[in-house]
Amino acid sequence: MVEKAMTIKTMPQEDQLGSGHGACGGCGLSTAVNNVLRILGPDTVVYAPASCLLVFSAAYPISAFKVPFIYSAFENTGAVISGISAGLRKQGKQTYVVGIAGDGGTFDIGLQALAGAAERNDDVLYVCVDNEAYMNTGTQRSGSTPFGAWTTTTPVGSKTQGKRSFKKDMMCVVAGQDVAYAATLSIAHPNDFVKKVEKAKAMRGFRFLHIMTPCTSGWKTDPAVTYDLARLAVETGMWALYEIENGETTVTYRPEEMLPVENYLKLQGRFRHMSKEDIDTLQRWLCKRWDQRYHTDMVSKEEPKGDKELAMCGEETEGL
Ligand SMILES: Cc1ncc(C[n+]2csc(CCOP(=O)(O)OP(=O)(O)O)c2C)c(N)n1
Ligand code: SF4
Ligand SMILES: [Mg+2]
Repeated sequence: MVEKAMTIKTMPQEDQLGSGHGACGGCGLSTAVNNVLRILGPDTVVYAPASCLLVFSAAYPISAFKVPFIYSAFENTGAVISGISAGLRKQGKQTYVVGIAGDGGTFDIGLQALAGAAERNDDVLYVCVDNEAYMNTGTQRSGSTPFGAWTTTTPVGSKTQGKRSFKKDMMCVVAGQDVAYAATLSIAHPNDFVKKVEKAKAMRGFRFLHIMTPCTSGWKTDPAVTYDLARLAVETGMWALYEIENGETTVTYRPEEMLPVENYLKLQGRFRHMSKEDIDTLQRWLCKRWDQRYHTDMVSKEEPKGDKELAMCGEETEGL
């Protein structure tokens, strides 16, 4: 008999991240982590570096995690989970080892340790909960922050208008190391989410899950629109759902048509200042990405424009 795939309705309901933690109302990150841990179950060890997750769930001496939880330095996720995994395997245990780091701890400062674990194909699950800035320290930009976004280190004023460079393609960086599995997830696509976590759980070797997690505080949004933001991100091309296995990329959800990015931007205070020119620049970058991802022809349907607007470089970067 073929077993039915797990869905958001049939997945385990036992929480491994207890209620009563201190995440903001409408926090996408807490929803994502809660669901990942429900699927991984009680035989799991969690590592989280400095991040919102650490601050809202595990400020010493209390912890909202019901499973063993470890913390060391911000930049160490890849290295620490590799060590925990090696120790447990030596003891003959099959306990799941998961590192859950933010975008700052993954795209920027934790990249070296992540790359080491990926290159060794260590038997760990690495989850990046991506809220597109360094949020717990007061919203500084990261390599994940999108073009145009306000952060405290990409300010808006007469000389500069938010971040001047584009979001880094982290999946490309990780998948370039021939890892066992890499996938992108959205909290607005729960069955796709559950399927990918289940799949990663069943595999061995280095697995990477990249989850977009809207942040009410840093994105300056109404907590009630967290789900809409996650959904619109996919429909506008700001986020795409796919997985990479054995070097093969499979799109797991393809939007029927591309919605204008403005629909997504206008719900968020961090983009409120954006000029028409900057929105057009972002839109064209997205069209290019969309064409590559879904094999369409969005760019040529647009008005012809020079390459300059896509060629953001150091001279034009943000700063004070
Ligand atoms: C080596 C080091 N540099 C800087 C810090 C300060 N710091 C702690 S968390 C953090 C930002 C974390 O951002 P991210 O990983 O995106 O997680 P988020 O807070 O957004 O959840 C920074 C800069 C630190 N703890 N260690
Ligand atoms: S600042 Fe953002 S990511 Fe952090 S707890 Fe609040 S909503 Fe969640
Ligand atoms: Mg972050």
